[in-house]
Amino acid sequence: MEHQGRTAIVTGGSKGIGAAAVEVFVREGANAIILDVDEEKGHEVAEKAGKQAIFIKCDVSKEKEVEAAIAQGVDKFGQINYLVSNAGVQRYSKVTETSEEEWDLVMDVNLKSAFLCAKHAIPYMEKLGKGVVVNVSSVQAMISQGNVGPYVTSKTAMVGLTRSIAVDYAPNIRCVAVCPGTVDTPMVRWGFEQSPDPEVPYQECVDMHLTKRIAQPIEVGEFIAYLCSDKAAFMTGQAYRIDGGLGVMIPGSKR
Ligand code: BMA
Repeated sequence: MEHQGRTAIVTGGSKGIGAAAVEVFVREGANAIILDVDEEKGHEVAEKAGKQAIFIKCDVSKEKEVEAAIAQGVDKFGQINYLVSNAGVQRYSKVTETSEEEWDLVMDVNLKSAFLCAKHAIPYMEKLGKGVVVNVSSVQAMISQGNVGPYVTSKTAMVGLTRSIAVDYAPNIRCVAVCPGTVDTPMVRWGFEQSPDPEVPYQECVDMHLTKRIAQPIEVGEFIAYLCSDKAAFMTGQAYRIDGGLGVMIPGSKR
């Protein structure tokens, strides 16, 4: 019961990595405030978690909605110990082919949301005198696939945001980023489905990891909960890869 009596906000908590983080927090005694635009799935995750979770419909790229949702969460559970900024979308394009709308969408959902949630959650952590912010970035903040210009930009900027928050709110508030490789989430599955044969990009993703598989969301959820725990009290300001060894091998060097 590592997280007993604590409360976590999880954005994008209705599916994928977010829902997995909610599951681990609740299992380990915490309350969870699930923020998401997907009402149906959000309610499902909250119901499964029982009394320890609430779902609040929130577009985390809109400041007024973020402010109101966090206040509602505090009304319910009394405090905020952790913020997990996980909401994200991926779109496929190079910069010359990216519309302004698409750029704004990816930046708003992935990056601006993390800024807005930190802006409105950190004051509650300051009241408690402690807290942890986890930004869910991507291994693509370090090495990048083709055709995902705005996504890579947003995920890389999250690492800068992480460092900035860590510096400005130390020593009592920690901030770290997690950088997953390919994880079996609805976002990634949607990406596969943009291909004529989804099995092809799926197999490419399997093959590019040293583990020869993609991750399950729960593996990243467990890592997020660990980073929030007191066991990780010396970890702040950094981005940690959880990526099945993606990108560590020089291509063609193993026969
Ligand atoms: C993630 C997503 C996935 C991708 C993985 C590894 O952030 O972009 O679609 O497979 O990075 O590149």
